[in-house]
Amino acid sequence: MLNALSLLLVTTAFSVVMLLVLSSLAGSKVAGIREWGQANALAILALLLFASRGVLPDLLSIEVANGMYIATIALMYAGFRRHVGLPVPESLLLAGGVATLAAVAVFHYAWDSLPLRSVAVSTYYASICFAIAVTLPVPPDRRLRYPFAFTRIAASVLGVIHLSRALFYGMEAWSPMVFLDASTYNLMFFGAGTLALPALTLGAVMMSNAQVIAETAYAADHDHLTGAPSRRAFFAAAEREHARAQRRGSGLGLLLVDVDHFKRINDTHGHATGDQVLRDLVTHAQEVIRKIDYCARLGGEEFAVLLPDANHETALAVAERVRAALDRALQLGPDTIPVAYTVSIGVAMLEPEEAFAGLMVRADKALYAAKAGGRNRVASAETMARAGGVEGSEARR
Ligand code: GH3
Ligand code: MG
Ligand code: MG
Repeated sequence: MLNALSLLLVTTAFSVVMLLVLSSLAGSKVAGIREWGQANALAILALLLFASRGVLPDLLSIEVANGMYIATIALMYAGFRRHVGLPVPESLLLAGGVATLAAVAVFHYAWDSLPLRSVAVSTYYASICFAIAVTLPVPPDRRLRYPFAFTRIAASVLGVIHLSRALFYGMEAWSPMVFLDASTYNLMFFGAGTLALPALTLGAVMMSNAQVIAETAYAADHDHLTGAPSRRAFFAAAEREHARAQRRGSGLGLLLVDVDHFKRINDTHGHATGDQVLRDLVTHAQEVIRKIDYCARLGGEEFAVLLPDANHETALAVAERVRAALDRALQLGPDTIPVAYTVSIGVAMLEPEEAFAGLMVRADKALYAAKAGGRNRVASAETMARAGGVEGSEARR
């Protein structure tokens, strides 16, 4: 038969499981994990102390147990605040916790009333549950929305339950009650109350997992140095655009952009300055391409720009804008000499039935022609084909 003691022990087991799950995320560096882990460890001790009512001295099973239980929800809240990058109002949490614990002691030693002790603790719990619900935003990243919504809803429901418990017990304060009473409503409130922590921790674990997945996906799809889409993301986009262009018969252009004499820049100014040039390149290339174009770092000092819905003229125009924008002198500090750099660009347009690899090869040949033609220029595979070879590459300076 279900009774309050077995509910307590089941919840303790839940908290142990949650602590183990949280430990598996310990290496993830997700903000809030430490506080959530501490909350669950403390909850296990508090629940065991609650379960020992009548066996251990009252000071342990009432004041110490309630003190720990109060601290668990405060720690959960602190974890959620840290998780979303907000400061933790430590003094406020502490003041509320101390006041609640003082009320517990008053309703034990001065006026022994279990219902009023429940009112005090549930009021604190309800306030913090509502604070958690209000603190958690609707995140812009769609992948994070479900776990955030789950936690917000769980916190709101738990807030309502604790508030009802406080009101109900407040009204029933005169009626005699025993802790671990097996009446239906006591069991109901008791169960819901003790399940608050596992439910919120489940939300916290889901939020942490979603964040780890989102960060991993971001890292895989972006180049760490420049922030531009990565080679992997580029080929995924290329596959999509290639399929779309073939389906609709729309034009797809490709630019391959390579920094001229980049090795010399590294040798002259140092590798760190070379890195700055790559970042500068991405910033300025992004400014002159169209919104629908997709600029990615393929590796080293080589970049690619996908041009959906473009014809040859558009592709040449975008390429020339990029070349001109990147014919730059980068000023790194007030007293340093500017670092001049230029790029060469190979352009190619997707031909009917052509595989994307074929387009890459032709753009690369055009890039080679631009280098051979003297660098800081644009060469087009189409123009070269019309002119019948590398000699036909255009010099657009
Ligand atoms: P070209 O005009 O023919 O393209 O000559 P280049 O010197 O630019 O070409 P090369 O392939 O000889 O040299 C590329 C250099 O880019 C060599 C490599 O050390 C450097 N490099 C590759 N990745 C990075 C990076 O992330 N940061 C820096 N600073 N240098 C890099
Ligand atoms: Mg180069
Ligand atoms: Mg290169």
